[in-house]
Amino acid sequence: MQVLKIRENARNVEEISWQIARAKKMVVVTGAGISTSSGIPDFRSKGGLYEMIKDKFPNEKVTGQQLFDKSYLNNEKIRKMFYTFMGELYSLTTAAVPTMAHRFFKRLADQKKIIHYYTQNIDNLEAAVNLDAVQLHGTMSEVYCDMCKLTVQFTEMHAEVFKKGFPPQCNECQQREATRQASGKRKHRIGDLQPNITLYNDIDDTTRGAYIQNCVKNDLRKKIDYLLIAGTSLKVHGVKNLIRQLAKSVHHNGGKVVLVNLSGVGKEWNTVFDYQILADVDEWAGLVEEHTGLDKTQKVLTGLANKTSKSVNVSISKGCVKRRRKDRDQDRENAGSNNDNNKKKALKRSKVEVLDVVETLQ
Ligand code: CNA
Repeated sequence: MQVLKIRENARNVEEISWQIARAKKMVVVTGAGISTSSGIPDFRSKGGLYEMIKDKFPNEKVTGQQLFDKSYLNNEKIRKMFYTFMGELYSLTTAAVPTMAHRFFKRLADQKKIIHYYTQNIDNLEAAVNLDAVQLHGTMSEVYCDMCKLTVQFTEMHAEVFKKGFPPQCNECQQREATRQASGKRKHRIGDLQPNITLYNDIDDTTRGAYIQNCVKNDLRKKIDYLLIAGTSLKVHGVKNLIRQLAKSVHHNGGKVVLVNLSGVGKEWNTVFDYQILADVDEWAGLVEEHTGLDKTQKVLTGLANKTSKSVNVSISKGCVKRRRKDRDQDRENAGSNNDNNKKKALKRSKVEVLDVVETLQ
């Protein structure tokens, strides 16, 4: 594995940009680092959510990781802290706008380069740029009933209840109970609404697991030729497995595996990654676009990818900047209409076999 910095190793970084421009069957895996510039802190960085939890609850002996661990929610104090925190995290995610990195991945997807885009993020910022994402750990844009399993849009009203330290009750269950009682039937519990995210030790979260496993199977069949990982500390067990599996397949197919992250990852990844680029992901994405004109149409791009990097002219870079501004405005408009669409969404969760990627979250 080569460790690169975007200034010191400019030539190698440019070569990687061209590899991306040439790739046809790419898989992307992202983490909290691609959203930090939108104002949502990651977990483990300085000033991240784990530190914020310590500051917010200085007298409580609970770590950030325990707060996101289902097995700790039996403890009343921790449960109250968890719900309060979820309410606040919801407000943070709804106020955020997609980053340069989100728009960059969206452009790669539009050019039909991405077979699957997986994210560990729960902020749902991909929806704001219409980027299809496999959400490995769920989304803060939905809540589900822990009794009847109905899934509905997470709203400000839910967030207000969470912020008081407890979960809102399920409307569907309430209505069903009213009907049951009117006909003299035995009482059932009314379900609590939970954020639709995967917690550590959450073995009930099986529907998502089945879907993820299908996507991965599909990737392994399709002879993927590039694996791009961005903004993650690679501490989650299931994600580590996912990346190892995909990387093996990419190498078998003669492709490259690249990590872009602010901080370095351990030696255990030496044989998994070909390159580790130590960089801010937005800055790096901008550089790739400048090198290759990736925001141009596929037709132009294919032509460019066959030329040497020296032949990329300045007008392309200017075009990138103009287009980026236009896209940013468009993303904001789309974000509004997506929220409206999402509000209408109501899905049922069902139970299927527990699968490795989700089961081994911690
Ligand atoms: P993490 O463990 O907090 O790691 C984030 C990584 O991103 C760190 O290694 C940072 O160095 C790196 N990083 C931070 N900012 C940048 C940047 N601008 N450019 C490049 N790299 C950067 O988070 P992971 O995603 O690895 O851990 C998985 C957890 C985090 C998942 O379960 C998520 O649900 C959870 N999470 C999600 C969000 C979100 O949805 N935005 C926020 C916080 C935590």
